[in-house]
Amino acid sequence: MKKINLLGATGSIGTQTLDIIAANPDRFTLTSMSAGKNIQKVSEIITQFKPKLVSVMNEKDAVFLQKEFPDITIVHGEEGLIEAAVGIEADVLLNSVIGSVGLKPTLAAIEAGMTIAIANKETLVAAGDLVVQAAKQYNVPLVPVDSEHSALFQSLNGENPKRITQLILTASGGSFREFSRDQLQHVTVEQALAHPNWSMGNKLTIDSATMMNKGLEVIEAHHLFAMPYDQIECLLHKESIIHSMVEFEDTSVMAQLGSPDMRVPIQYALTYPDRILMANAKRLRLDEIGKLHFEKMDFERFKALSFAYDAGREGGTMPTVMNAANEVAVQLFMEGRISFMQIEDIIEQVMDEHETINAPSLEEILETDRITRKKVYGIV
Ligand code: MN3
Repeated sequence: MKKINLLGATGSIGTQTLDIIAANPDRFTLTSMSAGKNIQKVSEIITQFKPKLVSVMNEKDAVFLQKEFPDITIVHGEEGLIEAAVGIEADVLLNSVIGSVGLKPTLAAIEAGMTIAIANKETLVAAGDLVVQAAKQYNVPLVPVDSEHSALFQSLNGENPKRITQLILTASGGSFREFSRDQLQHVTVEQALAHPNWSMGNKLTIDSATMMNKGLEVIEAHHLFAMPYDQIECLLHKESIIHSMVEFEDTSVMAQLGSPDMRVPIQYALTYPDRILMANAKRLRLDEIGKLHFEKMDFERFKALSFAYDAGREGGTMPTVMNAANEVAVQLFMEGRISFMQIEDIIEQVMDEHETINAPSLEEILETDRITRKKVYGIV
């Protein structure tokens, strides 16, 4: 029986993780969880899965839930999020929190010796060096949940990492893949939120539309697979059937394929190195699909992707700044306070003005993150 602490339980990844736990009650148990403000859903999860500890965002909600469920521990806020990660002993922390707020709980779980199933890409972007270093120090596996990184991870099974020539991340192109930059000027939040292939949370869907999602994933891949940026490629592939590929020195390319279904990489992260039956999954039928399409990535069209390569190559606190600026800009776009194109403008401006701190400490990263968020609000 694998004990799972789940951060971000009411989000898209969290909900699908709970589906997997529910489908395999003899294999997995939910020991602890965190969520934001969806208290109705939290109550349902507690009733069904009976975790020992639950963290929510607000104190008011925590007080309400504690009355409803007197037998379990209810905590709240940022401290509560760390409690949810490590307050109850577990085998795995599945971190599907959105944003760099997932950093501290991830580090705490690493120090506690838990396997980290990482869906919280912003943490690896904001502080990848620190997280990877800590995982090495405590001898803790970092298992990717993101579909591209799971594909790379699976394609690397049994391979010698020294023989890799390239990691090739595939990208669907997001909701605006057919739009020119001119056409992007007046797009709406509703348009941006309609992703053609994947059903994901709002932040991730907007990030896909700007291509910042792929940018974050490039940095994530750099850290997870210790690969230089020159050896990480992005390829447009609108069907999202090939989830990513690895090229080796002998020119062989290993790919992982499947119907777009996030439960597959989530479940693999929980069962690795084994695989188990996936209930109600759509099997891949290439004869029905017929054709797969590939296109060279256009860095002029998708400026956010070049920001990410720049930030990654610069290193230090630059990816922290890029990520924090993006998080706030996406929030402001969703609130209708800035246009879609201003997301890029804000990130570019904030990165231009940042003086990189090399090999930053955790405190320096957290401070940089905080200052950047304030700065973006100042600009707007
Ligand atoms: Mn992905």
